[in-house]
Amino acid sequence: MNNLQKIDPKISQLIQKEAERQKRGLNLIPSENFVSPAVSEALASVCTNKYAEGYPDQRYYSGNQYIDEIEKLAQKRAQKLFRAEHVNVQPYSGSPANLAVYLALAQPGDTILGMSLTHGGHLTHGHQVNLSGKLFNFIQYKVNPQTQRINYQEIEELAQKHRPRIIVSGATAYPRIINFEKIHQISQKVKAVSMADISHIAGLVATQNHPSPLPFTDVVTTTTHKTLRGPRGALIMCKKQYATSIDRMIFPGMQGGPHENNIAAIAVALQEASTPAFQKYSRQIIKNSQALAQALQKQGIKLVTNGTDNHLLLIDLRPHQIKGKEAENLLEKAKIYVNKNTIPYDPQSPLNPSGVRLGTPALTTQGFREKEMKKIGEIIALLLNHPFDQKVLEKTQKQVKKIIKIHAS
Ligand code: DSN
Repeated sequence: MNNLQKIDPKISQLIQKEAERQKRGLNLIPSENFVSPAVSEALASVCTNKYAEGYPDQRYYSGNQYIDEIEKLAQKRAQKLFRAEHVNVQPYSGSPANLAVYLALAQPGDTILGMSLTHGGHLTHGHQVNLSGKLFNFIQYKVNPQTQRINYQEIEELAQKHRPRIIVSGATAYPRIINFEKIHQISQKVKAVSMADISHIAGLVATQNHPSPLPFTDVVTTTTHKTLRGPRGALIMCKKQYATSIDRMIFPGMQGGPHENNIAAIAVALQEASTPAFQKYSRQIIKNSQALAQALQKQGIKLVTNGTDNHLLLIDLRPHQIKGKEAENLLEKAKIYVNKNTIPYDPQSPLNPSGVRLGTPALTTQGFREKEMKKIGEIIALLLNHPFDQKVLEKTQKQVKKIIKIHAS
Protein backbone atom coordinates (compact mmCIF):
# COMPACT_ATOMS: atom_id res chain seq x y z
CA MET A 1 0.00 0.00 0.00
CA ASN A 2 3.05 2.28 -0.29
CA ASN A 3 1.79 4.05 -3.38
CA LEU A 4 -1.62 4.61 -1.91
CA GLN A 5 -0.13 6.07 1.23
CA LYS A 6 1.87 8.53 -0.87
CA ILE A 7 -0.86 9.51 -3.32
CA ASP A 8 -3.90 9.45 -1.08
CA PRO A 9 -3.00 9.26 2.61
CA LYS A 10 -6.58 9.87 3.67
CA ILE A 11 -8.01 6.86 1.88
CA SER A 12 -4.96 4.81 2.82
CA GLN A 13 -5.46 5.60 6.47
CA LEU A 14 -9.15 4.78 6.35
CA ILE A 15 -8.42 1.44 4.68
CA GLN A 16 -5.86 0.67 7.36
CA LYS A 17 -8.39 1.55 10.04
CA GLU A 18 -10.94 -0.73 8.41
CA ALA A 19 -8.36 -3.54 8.32
CA GLU A 20 -7.73 -2.98 12.03
CA ARG A 21 -11.46 -3.02 12.76
CA GLN A 22 -11.82 -6.30 10.91
CA LYS A 23 -8.92 -7.76 12.89
CA ARG A 24 -10.03 -6.52 16.29
CA GLY A 25 -13.66 -7.61 16.17
CA LEU A 26 -15.67 -10.80 15.86
CA ASN A 27 -17.51 -10.79 12.56
CA LEU A 28 -20.70 -12.80 12.83
CA ILE A 29 -22.49 -11.22 9.88
CA PRO A 30 -23.42 -14.37 7.90
CA SER A 31 -23.10 -12.77 4.46
CA GLU A 32 -19.53 -11.56 5.02
CA ASN A 33 -16.24 -13.39 4.80
CA PHE A 34 -12.49 -12.89 4.39
CA VAL A 35 -11.06 -13.54 0.94
CA SER A 36 -7.68 -15.21 0.53
CA PRO A 37 -4.58 -13.18 -0.42
CA ALA A 38 -4.72 -14.87 -3.85
CA VAL A 39 -8.28 -13.63 -4.43
CA SER A 40 -7.25 -10.15 -3.27
CA GLU A 41 -4.32 -10.10 -5.68
CA ALA A 42 -6.49 -11.05 -8.64
CA LEU A 43 -9.05 -8.44 -7.61
CA ALA A 44 -6.44 -5.69 -7.46
CA SER A 45 -4.85 -6.81 -10.74
CA VAL A 46 -4.41 -5.03 -14.08
CA CYS A 47 -7.57 -6.74 -15.35
CA THR A 48 -9.43 -3.73 -14.00
CA ASN A 49 -7.89 -1.70 -16.84
CA LYS A 50 -9.62 -3.63 -19.59
CA TYR A 51 -12.92 -3.15 -21.38
CA ALA A 52 -14.40 -6.44 -22.54
CA GLU A 53 -18.00 -5.76 -23.55
CA GLY A 54 -19.45 -8.93 -25.01
CA TYR A 55 -18.48 -12.50 -24.26
CA PRO A 56 -15.27 -14.51 -24.81
CA ASP A 57 -14.31 -14.60 -28.51
CA GLN A 58 -17.03 -12.04 -29.29
CA ARG A 59 -15.85 -8.78 -27.77
CA TYR A 60 -16.42 -5.21 -28.86
CA TYR A 61 -12.81 -4.25 -28.07
CA SER A 62 -9.44 -5.54 -29.20
CA GLY A 63 -6.79 -6.93 -26.89
CA ASN A 64 -8.93 -9.43 -25.08
CA GLN A 65 -7.00 -12.65 -25.71
CA TYR A 66 -5.97 -13.12 -22.06
CA ILE A 67 -9.18 -11.70 -20.62
CA ASP A 68 -11.07 -14.24 -22.74
CA GLU A 69 -9.04 -17.05 -21.25
CA ILE A 70 -9.67 -15.76 -17.73
CA GLU A 71 -13.42 -15.53 -18.29
CA LYS A 72 -13.58 -18.96 -19.91
CA LEU A 73 -11.68 -20.45 -16.98
CA ALA A 74 -14.10 -18.84 -14.53
CA GLN A 75 -17.03 -20.29 -16.49
CA LYS A 76 -15.47 -23.74 -16.70
CA ARG A 77 -14.62 -23.86 -13.01
CA ALA A 78 -18.12 -22.80 -11.99
CA GLN A 79 -19.65 -25.33 -14.39
CA LYS A 80 -17.60 -28.13 -12.88
CA LEU A 81 -17.98 -27.13 -9.24
CA PHE A 82 -21.76 -26.71 -9.41
CA ARG A 83 -22.54 -29.19 -12.23
CA ALA A 84 -24.10 -26.44 -14.33
CA GLU A 85 -24.86 -26.70 -18.04
CA HIS A 86 -24.19 -23.01 -18.67
CA VAL A 87 -22.68 -20.23 -16.57
CA ASN A 88 -22.64 -16.45 -16.93
CA VAL A 89 -19.93 -14.94 -14.71
CA GLN A 90 -20.54 -11.30 -15.63
CA PRO A 91 -23.32 -10.06 -13.27
CA TYR A 92 -21.99 -7.19 -11.19
CA SER A 93 -23.69 -8.62 -8.13
CA GLY A 94 -26.66 -10.64 -6.91
CA SER A 95 -29.37 -8.02 -7.42
CA PRO A 96 -28.70 -7.44 -11.14
CA ALA A 97 -28.27 -11.20 -11.59
CA ASN A 98 -31.75 -11.87 -10.23
CA LEU A 99 -33.31 -9.01 -12.15
CA ALA A 100 -31.68 -10.23 -15.37
CA VAL A 101 -33.22 -13.68 -14.90
CA TYR A 102 -36.71 -12.23 -14.34
CA LEU A 103 -36.41 -9.94 -17.35
CA ALA A 104 -35.01 -12.70 -19.55
CA LEU A 105 -37.64 -15.29 -18.71
CA ALA A 106 -40.77 -13.25 -17.92
CA GLN A 107 -42.48 -10.11 -19.13
CA PRO A 108 -43.06 -7.10 -16.87
CA GLY A 109 -46.39 -7.65 -15.14
CA ASP A 110 -46.03 -11.44 -15.15
CA THR A 111 -46.58 -13.36 -11.94
CA ILE A 112 -43.59 -14.70 -10.03
CA LEU A 113 -43.54 -16.54 -6.70
CA GLY A 114 -40.84 -15.70 -4.15
CA MET A 115 -40.19 -15.90 -0.43
CA SER A 116 -41.09 -12.82 1.56
CA LEU A 117 -38.11 -10.79 2.79
CA THR A 118 -39.56 -10.64 6.29
CA HIS A 119 -39.72 -14.44 6.34
CA GLY A 120 -36.12 -14.92 5.25
CA GLY A 121 -36.22 -14.20 1.51
CA HIS A 122 -34.40 -11.36 -0.23
CA LEU A 123 -35.25 -7.84 -1.30
CA THR A 124 -34.92 -8.91 -4.95
CA HIS A 125 -37.33 -11.80 -4.48
CA GLY A 126 -40.23 -9.45 -5.01
CA HIS A 127 -40.30 -6.93 -2.18
CA GLN A 128 -42.55 -4.00 -3.02
CA VAL A 129 -39.81 -1.37 -2.61
CA ASN A 130 -37.49 -3.26 -4.98
CA LEU A 131 -37.63 -3.09 -8.77
CA SER A 132 -38.46 -6.81 -8.80
CA GLY A 133 -41.67 -6.13 -6.87
CA LYS A 134 -42.48 -3.04 -8.93
CA LEU A 135 -41.97 -4.61 -12.37
CA PHE A 136 -43.51 -8.00 -11.72
CA ASN A 137 -46.59 -9.29 -9.96
CA PHE A 138 -44.76 -11.05 -7.15
CA ILE A 139 -46.73 -13.34 -4.87
CA GLN A 140 -44.85 -13.86 -1.63
CA TYR A 141 -44.80 -17.10 0.32
CA LYS A 142 -44.19 -17.23 4.05
CA VAL A 143 -42.92 -19.80 6.52
CA ASN A 144 -45.20 -21.94 8.67
CA PRO A 145 -46.11 -19.89 11.78
CA GLN A 146 -45.62 -22.86 14.13
CA THR A 147 -42.48 -24.52 12.79
CA GLN A 148 -41.05 -21.34 11.19
CA ARG A 149 -39.97 -23.59 8.30
CA ILE A 150 -40.78 -23.25 4.62
CA ASN A 151 -44.32 -24.41 3.97
CA TYR A 152 -43.99 -26.36 0.71
CA GLN A 153 -47.71 -27.06 0.68
CA GLU A 154 -48.41 -23.31 0.70
CA ILE A 155 -45.97 -22.83 -2.19
CA GLU A 156 -47.82 -25.49 -4.16
CA GLU A 157 -51.22 -23.99 -3.39
CA LEU A 158 -50.05 -20.50 -4.38
CA ALA A 159 -48.47 -21.90 -7.53
CA GLN A 160 -51.67 -23.72 -8.52
CA LYS A 161 -53.74 -20.61 -7.82
CA HIS A 162 -51.53 -17.97 -9.47
CA ARG A 163 -49.75 -20.03 -12.19
CA PRO A 164 -46.47 -18.07 -11.96
CA ARG A 165 -43.91 -17.85 -14.77
CA ILE A 166 -41.09 -18.37 -12.28
CA ILE A 167 -40.87 -19.84 -8.78
CA VAL A 168 -37.97 -18.41 -6.81
CA SER A 169 -36.42 -20.28 -3.91
CA GLY A 170 -33.46 -19.35 -1.73
CA ALA A 171 -33.09 -17.12 1.29
CA THR A 172 -30.95 -14.73 3.27
CA ALA A 173 -32.21 -15.48 6.74
CA TYR A 174 -33.36 -19.08 6.80
CA PRO A 175 -31.39 -21.38 9.10
CA ARG A 176 -32.63 -24.69 7.70
CA ILE A 177 -32.05 -26.93 4.67
CA ILE A 178 -34.10 -25.86 1.65
CA ASN A 179 -35.73 -28.66 -0.32
CA PHE A 180 -34.92 -27.38 -3.81
CA GLU A 181 -36.08 -30.62 -5.37
CA LYS A 182 -39.57 -30.20 -3.98
CA ILE A 183 -39.77 -26.62 -5.25
CA HIS A 184 -38.58 -27.73 -8.67
CA GLN A 185 -41.27 -30.43 -8.75
CA ILE A 186 -43.92 -27.84 -7.89
CA SER A 187 -42.59 -25.62 -10.69
CA GLN A 188 -42.87 -28.50 -13.13
CA LYS A 189 -46.48 -29.18 -12.12
CA VAL A 190 -47.50 -25.60 -12.98
CA LYS A 191 -45.09 -25.26 -15.93
CA ALA A 192 -43.10 -22.51 -14.22
CA VAL A 193 -39.37 -21.96 -14.47
CA SER A 194 -37.63 -22.99 -11.25
CA MET A 195 -35.05 -20.52 -9.99
CA ALA A 196 -32.89 -20.95 -6.89
CA ASP A 197 -30.89 -18.10 -5.40
CA ILE A 198 -28.16 -19.85 -3.41
CA SER A 199 -26.17 -16.71 -2.57
CA HIS A 200 -25.94 -17.47 1.14
CA ILE A 201 -25.21 -21.17 0.89
CA ALA A 202 -23.15 -21.41 -2.33
CA GLY A 203 -20.04 -22.58 -0.48
CA LEU A 204 -22.07 -25.22 1.35
CA VAL A 205 -23.70 -26.33 -1.89
CA ALA A 206 -20.37 -26.51 -3.72
CA THR A 207 -19.06 -28.88 -1.06
CA GLN A 208 -22.26 -30.97 -0.72
CA ASN A 209 -22.83 -29.65 2.78
CA HIS A 210 -26.25 -28.50 1.62
CA PRO A 211 -28.26 -30.36 -1.06
CA SER A 212 -27.68 -28.73 -4.42
CA PRO A 213 -30.47 -27.35 -6.62
CA LEU A 214 -28.35 -28.41 -9.61
CA PRO A 215 -28.51 -29.96 -12.07
CA PHE A 216 -32.32 -30.15 -12.00
CA THR A 217 -33.25 -26.50 -11.25
CA ASP A 218 -33.71 -24.41 -14.39
CA VAL A 219 -31.79 -21.35 -13.22
CA VAL A 220 -29.53 -20.87 -10.21
CA THR A 221 -28.11 -17.51 -9.17
CA THR A 222 -25.52 -16.82 -6.54
CA THR A 223 -23.33 -14.09 -5.25
CA THR A 224 -19.70 -15.11 -4.88
CA HIS A 225 -18.68 -13.37 -1.68
CA LYS A 226 -20.52 -15.15 1.11
CA THR A 227 -19.89 -18.80 2.04
CA LEU A 228 -18.16 -19.20 -1.35
CA ARG A 229 -15.49 -16.79 -0.04
CA GLY A 230 -14.79 -14.99 -3.28
CA PRO A 231 -14.85 -11.33 -4.28
CA ARG A 232 -18.11 -9.40 -4.66
CA GLY A 233 -19.84 -10.59 -7.80
CA ALA A 234 -22.38 -13.12 -9.00
CA LEU A 235 -22.99 -16.12 -11.24
CA ILE A 236 -26.04 -17.19 -13.17
CA MET A 237 -26.13 -20.91 -13.85
CA CYS A 238 -28.80 -22.35 -16.07
CA LYS A 239 -29.91 -25.12 -18.38
CA LYS A 240 -28.73 -24.67 -21.96
CA GLN A 241 -32.20 -23.75 -23.20
CA TYR A 242 -32.15 -20.51 -21.14
CA ALA A 243 -28.54 -19.56 -21.85
CA THR A 244 -29.04 -17.25 -24.83
CA SER A 245 -31.87 -15.22 -23.28
CA ILE A 246 -30.03 -14.81 -20.00
CA ASP A 247 -26.69 -13.93 -21.61
CA ARG A 248 -28.40 -11.34 -23.80
CA MET A 249 -30.20 -9.83 -20.84
CA ILE A 250 -26.95 -9.41 -18.90
CA PHE A 251 -25.19 -7.96 -21.94
CA PRO A 252 -26.30 -5.85 -23.73
CA GLY A 253 -29.64 -5.86 -21.90
CA MET A 254 -28.58 -4.59 -18.51
CA GLN A 255 -24.84 -4.24 -18.25
CA GLY A 256 -21.91 -2.85 -20.18
CA GLY A 257 -18.32 -3.88 -19.66
CA PRO A 258 -17.85 -6.78 -17.27
CA HIS A 259 -15.52 -6.28 -14.30
CA GLU A 260 -12.80 -8.64 -15.44
CA ASN A 261 -10.67 -8.16 -12.33
CA ASN A 262 -13.65 -9.45 -10.38
CA ILE A 263 -14.09 -12.32 -12.79
CA ALA A 264 -10.41 -13.25 -12.42
CA ALA A 265 -10.82 -13.21 -8.64
CA ILE A 266 -14.01 -15.29 -8.92
CA ALA A 267 -12.04 -17.85 -10.95
CA VAL A 268 -9.45 -18.03 -8.15
CA ALA A 269 -12.15 -18.43 -5.51
CA LEU A 270 -13.77 -21.23 -7.53
CA GLN A 271 -10.42 -22.99 -7.73
CA GLU A 272 -10.04 -22.65 -3.96
CA ALA A 273 -13.58 -23.91 -3.41
CA SER A 274 -12.77 -27.14 -5.21
CA THR A 275 -9.99 -28.15 -2.80
CA PRO A 276 -10.23 -30.60 0.15
CA ALA A 277 -9.27 -27.71 2.45
CA PHE A 278 -12.40 -25.80 1.41
CA GLN A 279 -14.48 -28.92 1.90
CA LYS A 280 -13.20 -29.07 5.47
CA TYR A 281 -13.78 -25.34 5.92
CA SER A 282 -17.35 -25.65 4.74
CA ARG A 283 -18.10 -28.51 7.15
CA GLN A 284 -16.58 -26.49 9.97
CA ILE A 285 -18.85 -23.51 9.22
CA ILE A 286 -21.85 -25.69 10.07
CA LYS A 287 -20.21 -27.31 13.10
CA ASN A 288 -19.42 -23.82 14.38
CA SER A 289 -22.89 -22.45 13.81
CA GLN A 290 -24.40 -25.46 15.60
CA ALA A 291 -21.97 -25.02 18.50
CA LEU A 292 -22.91 -21.33 18.67
CA ALA A 293 -26.61 -22.21 18.58
CA GLN A 294 -26.21 -24.70 21.41
CA ALA A 295 -24.25 -22.26 23.57
CA LEU A 296 -26.89 -19.57 23.09
CA GLN A 297 -29.78 -21.91 23.79
CA LYS A 298 -28.08 -23.16 26.94
CA GLN A 299 -28.21 -19.58 28.21
CA GLY A 300 -31.92 -19.35 27.46
CA ILE A 301 -31.71 -17.58 24.11
CA LYS A 302 -34.55 -18.40 21.74
CA LEU A 303 -33.66 -19.24 18.14
CA VAL A 304 -35.96 -19.18 15.14
CA THR A 305 -36.67 -22.87 14.27
CA ASN A 306 -34.82 -23.78 17.48
CA GLY A 307 -31.50 -24.27 15.76
CA THR A 308 -29.66 -24.37 12.49
CA ASP A 309 -28.62 -26.70 9.67
CA ASN A 310 -26.44 -24.19 7.89
CA HIS A 311 -24.12 -21.23 8.42
CA LEU A 312 -26.57 -18.88 10.16
CA LEU A 313 -28.95 -18.51 13.01
CA LEU A 314 -31.61 -16.04 13.96
CA ILE A 315 -32.09 -14.92 17.54
CA ASP A 316 -35.67 -14.21 18.53
CA LEU A 317 -35.48 -11.20 20.84
CA ARG A 318 -39.14 -11.06 21.75
CA PRO A 319 -38.53 -12.30 25.32
CA HIS A 320 -35.80 -9.67 25.80
CA GLN A 321 -35.91 -6.02 26.86
CA ILE A 322 -34.29 -4.86 23.62
CA LYS A 323 -35.08 -5.23 19.94
CA GLY A 324 -32.84 -5.87 16.93
CA LYS A 325 -31.41 -2.40 16.49
CA GLU A 326 -30.42 -2.02 20.14
CA ALA A 327 -29.04 -5.57 20.21
CA GLU A 328 -26.92 -4.88 17.11
CA ASN A 329 -25.57 -1.68 18.72
CA LEU A 330 -24.97 -3.32 22.07
CA LEU A 331 -23.01 -6.19 20.53
CA GLU A 332 -21.04 -3.74 18.41
CA LYS A 333 -19.90 -2.02 21.62
CA ALA A 334 -18.29 -5.33 22.54
CA LYS A 335 -16.88 -5.56 18.98
CA ILE A 336 -19.20 -8.38 18.00
CA TYR A 337 -20.74 -7.68 14.62
CA VAL A 338 -24.19 -9.05 13.79
CA ASN A 339 -27.13 -7.54 11.96
CA LYS A 340 -30.65 -6.76 13.01
CA ASN A 341 -33.17 -8.90 11.16
CA THR A 342 -36.87 -9.56 11.01
CA ILE A 343 -38.13 -12.85 12.38
CA PRO A 344 -41.12 -14.63 10.82
CA TYR A 345 -44.39 -12.83 11.59
CA ASP A 346 -42.42 -10.07 13.27
CA PRO A 347 -44.62 -7.78 15.36
CA GLN A 348 -42.02 -5.00 15.01
CA SER A 349 -41.06 -2.79 12.06
CA PRO A 350 -38.14 -3.90 9.81
CA LEU A 351 -36.28 -0.78 11.01
CA ASN A 352 -36.14 -2.17 14.51
CA PRO A 353 -37.16 -5.79 14.12
CA SER A 354 -37.37 -8.54 16.73
CA GLY A 355 -34.30 -10.45 15.67
CA VAL A 356 -30.58 -10.46 15.04
CA ARG A 357 -28.90 -12.66 12.45
CA LEU A 358 -25.57 -14.35 13.14
CA GLY A 359 -23.37 -16.60 11.05
CA THR A 360 -20.02 -18.34 11.16
CA PRO A 361 -18.39 -18.17 7.66
CA ALA A 362 -16.01 -15.33 8.55
CA LEU A 363 -14.92 -16.59 11.97
CA THR A 364 -14.43 -20.07 10.53
CA THR A 365 -12.11 -18.63 7.88
CA GLN A 366 -10.10 -17.10 10.73
CA GLY A 367 -9.74 -20.56 12.27
CA PHE A 368 -12.26 -20.35 15.10
CA ARG A 369 -13.62 -23.71 16.21
CA GLU A 370 -16.41 -25.07 18.44
CA LYS A 371 -14.57 -24.22 21.67
CA GLU A 372 -14.39 -20.52 20.80
CA MET A 373 -17.95 -20.53 19.44
CA LYS A 374 -19.17 -21.79 22.80
CA LYS A 375 -17.40 -18.92 24.55
CA ILE A 376 -18.70 -16.36 22.02
CA GLY A 377 -22.23 -17.72 22.47
CA GLU A 378 -21.95 -17.25 26.22
CA ILE A 379 -20.73 -13.67 25.78
CA ILE A 380 -23.56 -12.80 23.39
CA ALA A 381 -26.12 -14.35 25.73
CA LEU A 382 -24.74 -12.46 28.71
CA LEU A 383 -25.05 -9.17 26.85
CA LEU A 384 -28.54 -9.86 25.57
CA ASN A 385 -29.70 -10.99 29.00
CA HIS A 386 -28.26 -7.86 30.70
CA PRO A 387 -28.51 -5.16 28.03
CA PHE A 388 -28.36 -2.18 30.40
CA ASP A 389 -25.62 -3.36 32.73
CA GLN A 390 -22.42 -1.38 32.20
CA LYS A 391 -20.36 -3.85 34.24
CA VAL A 392 -21.47 -6.72 32.02
CA LEU A 393 -20.56 -4.70 28.94
CA GLU A 394 -17.08 -3.95 30.28
CA LYS A 395 -16.57 -7.58 31.24
CA THR A 396 -17.59 -8.81 27.78
CA GLN A 397 -15.42 -6.20 26.07
CA LYS A 398 -12.44 -7.67 27.91
CA GLN A 399 -13.50 -11.22 27.08
CA VAL A 400 -13.74 -10.43 23.36
CA LYS A 401 -10.32 -8.77 23.41
CA LYS A 402 -8.88 -11.84 25.09
CA ILE A 403 -10.43 -14.28 22.60
CA ILE A 404 -9.05 -12.27 19.69
CA LYS A 405 -5.61 -11.96 21.29
CA ILE A 406 -5.31 -15.65 22.12
CA HIS A 407 -6.56 -16.56 18.67
CA ALA A 408 -4.15 -14.24 16.89
CA SER A 409 -1.11 -15.49 18.84
N1 DSN B 1 -27.38 -8.18 1.98
C1 DSN B 1 -27.15 -9.60 1.87
C2 DSN B 1 -27.24 -10.27 3.19
O1 DSN B 1 -26.69 -9.74 4.12
O2 DSN B 1 -27.85 -11.33 3.31
C3 DSN B 1 -28.00 -10.22 0.86
O3 DSN B 1 -27.91 -9.52 -0.31
